[in-house]
Amino acid sequence: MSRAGIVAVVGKPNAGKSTLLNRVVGEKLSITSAKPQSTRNRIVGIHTADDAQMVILDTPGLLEPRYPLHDAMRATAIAALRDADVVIYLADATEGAPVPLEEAARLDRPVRAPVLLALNKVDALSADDVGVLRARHPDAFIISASRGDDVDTLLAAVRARLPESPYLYPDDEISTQTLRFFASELVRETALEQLEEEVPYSVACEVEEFREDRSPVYIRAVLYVERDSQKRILIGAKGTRIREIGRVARGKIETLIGAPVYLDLWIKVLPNWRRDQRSLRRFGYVIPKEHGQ
Ligand SMILES: Nc1nc2c(ncn2[C@@H]2O[C@H](COP(=O)(O)OP(=O)(O)OP(=O)(O)O)[C@@H](O)[C@H]2O)c(=O)[nH]1
Ligand SMILES: [Mg+2]
Repeated sequence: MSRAGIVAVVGKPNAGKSTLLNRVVGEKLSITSAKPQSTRNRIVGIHTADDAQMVILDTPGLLEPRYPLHDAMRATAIAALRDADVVIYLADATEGAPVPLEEAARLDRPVRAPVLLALNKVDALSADDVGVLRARHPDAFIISASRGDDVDTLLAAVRARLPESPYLYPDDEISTQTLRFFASELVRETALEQLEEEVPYSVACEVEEFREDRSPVYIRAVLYVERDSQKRILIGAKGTRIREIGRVARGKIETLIGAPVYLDLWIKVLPNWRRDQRSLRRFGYVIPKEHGQ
């Protein structure tokens, strides 16, 4: 009998969760960034191998919510934890000993699924530090999501804990989300890379039109910010910044969909969208019930 199930990757912001999902799926599905809080939705990646199918959920980093977008991000991570058959709790090994998952997620009841602790970024540690880590956390998987070290060992342990089940999706499927969604994420990732301070956190992206029936594929996307001053930053002197974001994002989308793309990129202001329930819903950020309207 084959095995199949849901594997949630959870942990603090910047631990490398999205990098791990991309490594396992073998495609750049989930956006990554040196800036924390890059992932805001649940990202689904499917890995099928060795008679086992993992439906991997990459989640927003566990953080202390400061505004409604954070509430939505936290709720998404907690929901994935509750849905999971196996949990990978990923921590950044360069940051010292991780707090227990229950504490990081502020859970009021234990997680039902088995939890595997994975300490990431081993490539950034000295051999001595790795030795200390192994002695202190004998059960942990010490990995490098970006370089690949021991990711296979971690996956073998996940596989062993998956329930016996037929596959949940066809074996050549790598996600359940649309190219349209991934295109909007790649535009947002590119904006994050090129912006500083508070601006990256104020950016949302919406694809308004996605026409695959023509060549080049036509994509009209809007980057939303919260204030006029941010819009000016995004545009840059004589429009240089927005042009550069568009150029880089187009290249990433072309790599993902394997076809030439025309990216028609716009900037709009949606005041305080991070605190507005209707705007959050519109961007697909799931709002926890107690905060919903
Ligand atoms: N040195 C090193 N850096 C890594 C590794 N994995 C991820 N990173 C880097 O860590 C940063 C964060 O990676 P992400 O994958 O975006 O982290 P995340 O946990 O998804 O972050 P959020 O979505 O913000 O919660 C990026 O700069 C990655 O390149 C690793 O194994 N080694
Ligand atoms: Mg992420």
